[in-house]
Parts: sequence; C-alpha cells; structure tokens
Amino acid sequence: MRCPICADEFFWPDEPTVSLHNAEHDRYELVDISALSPAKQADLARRGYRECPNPSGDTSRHFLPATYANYADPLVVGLVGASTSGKTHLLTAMIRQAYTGGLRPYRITAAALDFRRHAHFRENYIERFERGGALPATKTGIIDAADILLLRGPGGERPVTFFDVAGEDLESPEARNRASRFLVGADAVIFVHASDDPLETRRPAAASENKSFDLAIERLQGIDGSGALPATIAVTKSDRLRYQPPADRWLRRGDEQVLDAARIRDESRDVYAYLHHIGAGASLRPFESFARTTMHFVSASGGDAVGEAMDKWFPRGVRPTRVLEPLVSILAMTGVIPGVEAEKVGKP
Ligand SMILES: Nc1nc2c(ncn2[C@@H]2O[C@H](COP(=O)(O)OP(=O)(O)OP(=O)(O)O)[C@@H](O)[C@H]2O)c(=O)[nH]1
Ligand SMILES: [Mg+2]
Ligand SMILES: [Zn+2]
Repeated sequence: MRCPICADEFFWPDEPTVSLHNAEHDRYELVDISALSPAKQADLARRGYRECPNPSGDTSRHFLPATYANYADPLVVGLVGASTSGKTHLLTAMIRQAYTGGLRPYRITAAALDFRRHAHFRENYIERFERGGALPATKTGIIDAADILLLRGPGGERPVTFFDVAGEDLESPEARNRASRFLVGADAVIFVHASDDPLETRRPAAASENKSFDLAIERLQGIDGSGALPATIAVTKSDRLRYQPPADRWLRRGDEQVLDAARIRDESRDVYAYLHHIGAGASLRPFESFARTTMHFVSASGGDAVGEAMDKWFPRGVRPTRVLEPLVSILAMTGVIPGVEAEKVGKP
C-alpha cells in the first residue's frame, strides 16, 4: 500500500499489534492484541495507529490509523494555490460541512478515520472558524496531512486524506520541495484561485501568472498517468463578486441538492469566462492540463475579515457558500459518487 503521509509504498504486515496514543505522556505505545476477543481487537484497531516504516526516511516519524489498510481504494486530495489565496478557510469550511451532513444529497456520510488528527483539526480550525475567527496562515515546511476522513456511501467506504500546505511552499521553485511532495501521491487536486484579491496576494488580479499552479502542474506531469488526474478549480472569496455576473447567479443558488453534470459544466464555463475576462488565464492551466476538470465559484467565509494580521475575524460570522461543490465534483470524478451522471462530470 501507499502511505498517504509520506507517499512511499510499503508492505503492511498482518501483525497483531496496534499503537495506542498515551495522552498523558504524549507518546504511542505498542500493544499486543492477539490474546483479546475479536470485539476488543476491532475496537482497539479502530482507535489505534500503526507506525509507517517510513521507507525513504524523508519524513519524521508518523502514524496511520490502524484500519487504514482495510480500505481498498484510499484517496489523497491536495489543495494548491498562492499564499493567502484562501486554501485553509476553504478546506475548513468544506470538511466542516461534510461532517455536518452536507453530502447527504449524495448519500455519503463523513466520519473521522484518524481521531487524533481530526480532533486537532476540529479544535484549531473548525471551532475557531465557527466562532467567526479568521484562521492563521499555514506554517511553511509542513509535510503532514490536515485531516483523514472516512466517507461511506453507495460507492463503498473510502478514506480521504487532505493536504493543505503553505502557499509559500507551493510557490517555491526549490526542486523536491518537501512540503509539496504530497503531490506525488495525490489522486485529485483542488486548485484555489482567490477572486478579486490584489491586496492580499500583493499582485494585480490581472497578472497572468500563477506560480503555485504552474509548479504543481509541472510536478504532477512528471508522474505517469497524471493527465487523468481529476482536478477542480475553486474561485474562492467569491463573496466579493456577489453582485457581479456570472458569479452572482451561482452564489445565489447556495448548496446543490443533486448531481447534475450539465449544470457543473455550465458553472465551469462561467468560471472559465470570468478568469479569462479578468486576465487570469494562468489560473486556467489546470483546465488545459488535465482530462477531467470542473470549476466553481465558492466562498468560505461569506465576507471579508477585519482586524490585524494575527487577530482577524469575520464581523458578521461566517457563511460558507457552495464550498462543497468542488469536493462533490472530485468525489464524482473519483467514483466515490458512482453512477452514469457522475461519470459525465468534468468531461467536455
Ligand atoms: N472575503 C473572503 N475572504 C476570505 C475567504 N477565505 C479566506 N479569506 C481571507 O483570506 C485570508 C487568507 O486565507 P487562508 O485560508 O489563510 O489562505 P491560504 O491559502 O491558506 O494561505 P497560506 O496558508 O498562507 O498558503 C484570510 O485571512 C481571510 O481574511 C473568503 O471566502 N472570503
Ligand atoms: Mg493556509
Ligand atoms: Zn509514511
């Protein structure tokens, strides 16, 4: 199997042990479960971890949920976008909504697979976001996943690992940048472009350059079969476009309740026209580079934050809009949402 964290392939031995996290000492302890009843074994496996043998040794020690290898077809989804483009807010709003039943129209439920990782994500991201606090910039040099969920639905059970690293690392041309290595194991990519964002990204909105997209595409193209990788472009911070066609009409729709490939194609066409019109042609490169792509207008917070650098908040609270649409497209293109309609998503 392939480890979702370090992207190395390794053999997962059938050992009767799991590592349990000891919170008091903040360490993992190896427990032999062979003498326990099957019910207790299953319970400990659900709560326990397995250390990745870390074959290339290019990552620090890391642990996977002990049940990870029980699932046949795990997914790794990465976010790519410039620094302050809105990746972390979008991922937080997306995972939050997936948890609160947002994928119900597709008969998919979401649960934590990695309980410790999810508890951390909940406390530090979801809860802060729900209180109307802006989230801090992601630290550079992080080579770890944000969260690992288990999605259950008509397509079976699929673990989904999300990567959200610092835009600065994604924009760094340094060869073999460790933080962007997740791309090597990615099954799908969410490209994040901030609409109307000259202030925060410190570049004119029209400048047709998108280093993070270019570098990621270049890196992905070095991998066999990467052309078939499903990708979606999320134009986030679209709340700033809410009175502007064509974004207004999509934002007003709110969350969709059915999968409709033709509607997704219409939205993609509108996003394409928008990006083209503002001269952000470079942000359309994923569309040209991958066989299956969709594009969406989204807003994580629903409005601008106020305040200073480390202490920013959303004065009217947060109102995520259409944040699940990029994820739903990815789920359709990766078969997590099965069926004939899903098979049409992202195709011309
Ligand atoms: N108006 C509006 N502002 C947003 C939205 N999402 C994020 N922002 C603003 O954009 C800033 C940056 O967002 P982040 O999610 O931290 O961006 P990032 O891409 O994760 O940035 P790095 O971690 O530095 O790569 C936030 O502090 C917010 O002020 C949105 O949906 N609407
Ligand atoms: Mg971030
Ligand atoms: Zn690993």
